[in-house]
Amino acid sequence: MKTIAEWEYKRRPEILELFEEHIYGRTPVGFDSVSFKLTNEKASAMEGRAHLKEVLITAWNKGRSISFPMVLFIPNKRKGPVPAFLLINNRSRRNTDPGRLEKSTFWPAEMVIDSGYAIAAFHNGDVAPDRKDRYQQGLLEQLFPEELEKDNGMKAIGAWAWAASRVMDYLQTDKDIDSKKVAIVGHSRGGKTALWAGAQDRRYAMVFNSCSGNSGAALARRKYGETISLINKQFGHWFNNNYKKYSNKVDSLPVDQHMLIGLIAPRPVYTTNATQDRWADPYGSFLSNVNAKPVYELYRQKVVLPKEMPAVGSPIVESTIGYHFREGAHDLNVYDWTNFIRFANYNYKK
Ligand code: GTR
Repeated sequence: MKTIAEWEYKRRPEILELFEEHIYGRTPVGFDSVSFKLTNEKASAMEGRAHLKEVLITAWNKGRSISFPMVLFIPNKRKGPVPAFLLINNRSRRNTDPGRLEKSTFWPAEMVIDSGYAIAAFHNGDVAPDRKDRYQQGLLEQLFPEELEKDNGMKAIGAWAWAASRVMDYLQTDKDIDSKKVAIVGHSRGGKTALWAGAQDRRYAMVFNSCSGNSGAALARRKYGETISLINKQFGHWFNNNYKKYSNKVDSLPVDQHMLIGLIAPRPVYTTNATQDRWADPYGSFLSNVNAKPVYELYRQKVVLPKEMPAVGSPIVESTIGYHFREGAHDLNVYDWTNFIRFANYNYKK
């Protein structure tokens, strides 16, 4: 593969299809409509620093619908439309409290607002419950029941990524948002989803994945920490049925996860790992980023990843592929967000 045209018209679509077919499931082509309802608005939230909008998103297909809420804060100190971060929240809803009675380091909205960015979130469970026995009860049963019958049909991760694109649909209608600068963010299972969403939907300007591990940024063939076999056993409802075939045959999987990162090129992508989270295979996640480099280089993007794993607490932000390995546990925290903002500032040339 030598040219951008070859990559974009031939190899990229092939790889995308392989990920759909063997791992995350096919994303249905089209649906009937989507609508947005502002359910709550506060022009002077966060002691006047932000404008709060709560929006109910409703999507329709063949006469059936699903609705899920999203929350958005926009900095009041702005000259025009602002760039935004969108978090796929896979933890408690309290993390994204619109009332700000609860303030969480998982979604440090005040800090993001003070940095000049809007911040949005939706809860994955509002779209597809994160449960083996109930993931169907939401988007899948309502809008795409036929997917549940297929071995390559999408399941929870596919559904969450689909919903993130509907949030993007909304953000494109909001005049306060610079929709060419919307970053998708996720942690762990949310990080896997952010990568998959970013690979498919090229409207996201950047992708941030925190401790995304197996079936996220980590290379499957290293078989270090969580493996395909283990993730299929414990979290089979995230992936399509075909993925189960690879539980004990990782080497026959036609892709590995560096190719997922390659699909995001030339858009900036940032990956994190934590010292106490060996389960997510930090080294394998780093290597996956290194191995995505050829695609970025095709677009002449500046990638300054070193050959070996960077030291703990030495973030690489001045690069189109960013990475850090931080001290601590499997989490998304203020250290991570601080570097996400630095990386976004650098890549947006703010
Ligand atoms: C872990 C799981 C990971 C990751 C994580 C999370 O237990 O093994 O794949 O997704 O949970 O989402 O917090």
